[in-house]
Amino acid sequence: MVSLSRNALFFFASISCATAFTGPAMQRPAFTTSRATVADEEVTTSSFDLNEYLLSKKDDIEKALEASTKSTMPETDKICESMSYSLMAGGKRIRPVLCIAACEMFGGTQEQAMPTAVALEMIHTMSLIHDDLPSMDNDDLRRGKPTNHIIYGEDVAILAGDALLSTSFQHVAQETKNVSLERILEVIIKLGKSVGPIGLAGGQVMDLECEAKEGVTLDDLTWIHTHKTATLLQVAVASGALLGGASKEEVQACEKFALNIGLAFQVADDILDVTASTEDLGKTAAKDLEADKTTYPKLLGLEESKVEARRLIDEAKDSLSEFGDKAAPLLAIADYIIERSN
Ligand code: GRG
Repeated sequence: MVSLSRNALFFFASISCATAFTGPAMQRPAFTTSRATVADEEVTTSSFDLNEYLLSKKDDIEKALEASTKSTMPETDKICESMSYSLMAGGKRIRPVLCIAACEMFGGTQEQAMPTAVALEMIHTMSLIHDDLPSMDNDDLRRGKPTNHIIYGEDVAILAGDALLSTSFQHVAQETKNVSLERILEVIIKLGKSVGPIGLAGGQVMDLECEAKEGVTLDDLTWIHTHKTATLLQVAVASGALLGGASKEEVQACEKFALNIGLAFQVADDILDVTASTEDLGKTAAKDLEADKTTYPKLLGLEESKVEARRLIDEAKDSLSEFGDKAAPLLAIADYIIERSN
């Protein structure tokens, strides 16, 4: 068994650059995480191959995503093509994987989690399409491809985002099998909340307001990214746990874990904006720098931002200590979140 007491814990993450969970336009690094625990004289080593885990999920996730936006009549061909264009443009699929891994941690199955996993990726993709619009970040590159509005025009891109959002809820309600209606309802409530004023939309508005403001504080930044980025990762893990049969307390432990990895995800994103190339990112690099946006590196400096990302991940991992080896996939994904190169 692996003990996760903070004093007795040593992490060694070795990263190899073989092809892993790749989108069509980019190659992602593969991760092999081995964790050695040293407690008094007792030494236990547990090893988990995240790369193998991600590869084992990839095809099923991609197939489920592909099937979710199929046009059923000629009149819907255009809107479905536009939805599918962004949904299938690659992407790391972190939210679906988190949802499935959390469900499996509680003894649930991939099948039980998949409709919610698809919905999470639909919501995330909607937010990317809208984020890239001329009235928002005005970007022309996403996931290594021209953004949705560049291909389909701003009008259709807005509607593709709207259609992905509404279809996501329909998909969970219609396709989730072998889970109680009560739990499905809880998932839908959490998903809805994560997109509204205390979720993506609220986080984005606060972000827009802070763009033109002097004196944005670390608290402001944390509020923005808790809602704009971390909330959806939090729902991914919490809904997976719910679908897998977790108790209220277990869902809360998962939410604590996911809030911290969500914030660390954004710190890593801010770091990558200044350290990675457009080619590696599949989106325009140095965008925050160019817009003089308040970011973690701007407020803390690059090195301190890295320390903060690691601190958040370590704190996140502590939240799952009670689940022992069953938490291995989620723990490895947590490390990946700050070690990724795009
Ligand atoms: C329209 C109701 C409504 C809400 C949308 C536009 C918007 C409001 C919110 C913006 C949310 C946003 C784009 C946050 C950034 C999150 C982030 C770090 C995205 C990058 O995620 P990755 O790295 O991307 O997982 P891939 O491409 O790998 O999936």
